[in-house]
Amino acid sequence: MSNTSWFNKDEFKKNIISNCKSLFRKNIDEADKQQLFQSVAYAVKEIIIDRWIATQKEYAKQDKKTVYYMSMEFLMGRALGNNMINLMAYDEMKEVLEELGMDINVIEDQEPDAALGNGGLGRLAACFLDSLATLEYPAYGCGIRYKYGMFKQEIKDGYQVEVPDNWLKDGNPFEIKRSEYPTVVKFGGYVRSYRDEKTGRDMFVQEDYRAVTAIPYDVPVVGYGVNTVNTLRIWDAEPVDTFNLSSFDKGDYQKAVEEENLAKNIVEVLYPNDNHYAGKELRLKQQYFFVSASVQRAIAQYKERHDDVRKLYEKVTFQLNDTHPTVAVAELMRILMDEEGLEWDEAWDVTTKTVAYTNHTIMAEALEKWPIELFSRLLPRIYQIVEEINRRFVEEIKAKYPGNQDKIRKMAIIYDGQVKMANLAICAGYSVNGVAKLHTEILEKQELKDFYEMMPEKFNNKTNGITQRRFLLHANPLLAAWITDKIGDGWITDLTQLKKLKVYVDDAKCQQELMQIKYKNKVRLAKYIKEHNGIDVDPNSIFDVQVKRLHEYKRQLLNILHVMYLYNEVKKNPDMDIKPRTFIFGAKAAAGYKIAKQTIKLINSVADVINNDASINGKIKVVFIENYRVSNGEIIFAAADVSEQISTASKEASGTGNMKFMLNGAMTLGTMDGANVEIVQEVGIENAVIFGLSSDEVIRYENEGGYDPMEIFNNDQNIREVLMELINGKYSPDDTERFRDIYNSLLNNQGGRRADTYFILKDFRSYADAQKIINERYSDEKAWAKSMMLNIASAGKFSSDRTIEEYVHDIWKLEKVHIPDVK
Ligand code: BZD
Repeated sequence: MSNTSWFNKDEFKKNIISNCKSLFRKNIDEADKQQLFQSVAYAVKEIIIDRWIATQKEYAKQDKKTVYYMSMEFLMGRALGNNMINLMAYDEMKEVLEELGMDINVIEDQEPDAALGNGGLGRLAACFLDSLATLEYPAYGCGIRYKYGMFKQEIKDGYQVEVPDNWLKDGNPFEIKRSEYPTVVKFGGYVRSYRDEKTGRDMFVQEDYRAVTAIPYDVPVVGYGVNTVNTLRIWDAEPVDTFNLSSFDKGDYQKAVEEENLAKNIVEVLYPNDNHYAGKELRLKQQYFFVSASVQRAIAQYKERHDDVRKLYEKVTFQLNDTHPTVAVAELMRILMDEEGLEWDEAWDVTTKTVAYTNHTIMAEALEKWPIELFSRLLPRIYQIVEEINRRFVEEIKAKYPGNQDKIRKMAIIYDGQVKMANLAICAGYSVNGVAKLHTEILEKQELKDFYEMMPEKFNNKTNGITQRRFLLHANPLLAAWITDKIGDGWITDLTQLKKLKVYVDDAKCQQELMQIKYKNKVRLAKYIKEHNGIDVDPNSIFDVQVKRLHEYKRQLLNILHVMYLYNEVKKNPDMDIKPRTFIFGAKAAAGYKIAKQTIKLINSVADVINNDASINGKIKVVFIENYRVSNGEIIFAAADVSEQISTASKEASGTGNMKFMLNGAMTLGTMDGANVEIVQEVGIENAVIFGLSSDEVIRYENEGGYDPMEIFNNDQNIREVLMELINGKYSPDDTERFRDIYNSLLNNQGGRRADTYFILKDFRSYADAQKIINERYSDEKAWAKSMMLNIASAGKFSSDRTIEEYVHDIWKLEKVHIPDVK
């Protein structure tokens, strides 16, 4: 591994000063904080650039296979601190900033999060890029340069208000516009076909289309402790021709206006829905836009060095991050046939060796099913190709299962007037993976059973992971330093080394040190909460945290209903022996998700009542942290004692927040869902608190019925009391109807939806018991510290480095490319 002898303090300092002058015509003592951030960022970029050039040169020279990670979302968060960390120069740079009179935390705080993603799926893509670069694998991230990322959340009067995230307003110092690679993407029109008399081939030409020019912006992805700098390539859209106002041709004028609008709209904003398919035309445009541009570029690059596209798969692999980029299958077929002149069978052979698919959900409402009308109108040639893929696939199904119409109904790509993207991805992909053991099992045994039976060899599991560089080294410097002091710094690139901490778990001094670090991190979070929410929280209380997107299946409602219950208990027994607890929530709700937004209001309303009740002596506090995102997440994970991972079993494909908490020493309070199962396996059931229905039980109730929440309501007095408080004005004195929808969702079947779809009442008692166990365990400080250390020591498996090595070994078959030192 390289050291930091390359780092020249004076030069770095000089660069910051001169950047400030040339960018802002200011000396640094005159610059504002944002200008200082920019000046520092450009100085860091200067160091990155030479390695970036060297990396791309070495890749061209060695010509090894490259993975293109295709994703609608890359939730990168902030780049500056992470780049400093991965350059292994964080402390040195921090010193330089100090000498210049700057506080590194203040400088880092000026950077807007690159929030080009909703949640887990987008953040996973970002962690993967970090690991790929660190492990020296040739890789591109391919995505969209949304002008507006995930909205900023403001809480007004307890309600979520969405504010546009104009993250590019001050410019992005790290990106580079690549005007030399404009790539045209075509929409609409019709397909004219004719026979080429010379070759005898059928030709297909898209006519009367609307086009946009895709312009790539490259963002560097710095590997830790290596010279590798990979590229995240995100596409902007521009009109094909500059608007020609002098045109007298009405058709051209109309077309020019339409193309101008198309370009403007296509990259305007990230859809803020997670795990929900809305079927919007613009969304499909976005998908085809970045997929077409990325695939075209990848093939163009391949052809610079190779002349036989039949062997594309030897150098290129496309990983589809969920079904969102699945049009890549047909786009690759189109290019291979219509532009490269391959026959169908040849093109299909290449495509099915090049494309692989990752599934991230079993939630039915997330499945992408485009209406044929929309799909074929927007992408006429692509639709023709999908039709032919489907025709052939249905033939295959028929041959394998003669007379079995049910198989066709479930597996066909086009059925019932819809194009089913998952079916296309599975049919064409050479690999289909789930993101945690349990999730992959459910795919194989339930959701994708028919596909698994027909092509079991494609299916595999890749349990998710997170990067320890961001979520420990950067997020929790105190803990990182403590660990390094104990076991050396090998964990930064080999997280399994954390298990060496196990020898210290019974060491009283180590336990104390760890509790001290947690305490300091809680003070840091308390300060953040005070500054941003104006609420005082006690760092001596248990920090019980649930931060993630707001979704019914994630059951924030279960959490807050339990808080309401606990409050009732404390009111009834003022002497009750409970450790003071701070329940911390952070969550964005999709803008149109009514019941999710009501849940946010409920949490804030409960917070208002409880936090202002002096009679409970601060035993319970409730805090809703506004605008949860990657950057404040880093502060939150470091400070958590309890990690709430309480999804309805079978619904959370993996979860990755669970891993971030564990790595920072929080105890998991969770269901046997997603990667929680593997967390428990690693740390031991005695070092987590598990409750609730199993996924088998949930699935059985869903298939066979037999669950009646009203029975629980009628028989459990405490639960009934809490539910009545939803509609008796206790938390909504000005409007007793405010939480009626929530109440109804728990007790009434409505419009084909079962009452209590997510088994909140069913799991309530066992959750309350689990919460009691947390309370008891925390009272034994030594035992808690030991558990905390064991959680950290057992987190090694959950590095995205491990995940990426598995993808490389089982799916992508990449080789490392070592980048030599630059200077
Ligand atoms: O992907 C999430 C799953 O819900 C998590 O269980 C899992 O850990 C992560 C990573 O594998 N899925 C999403 O985050 N999905 C989305 O954000 C999304 C966005 C747009 C459309 C559909 C889903």
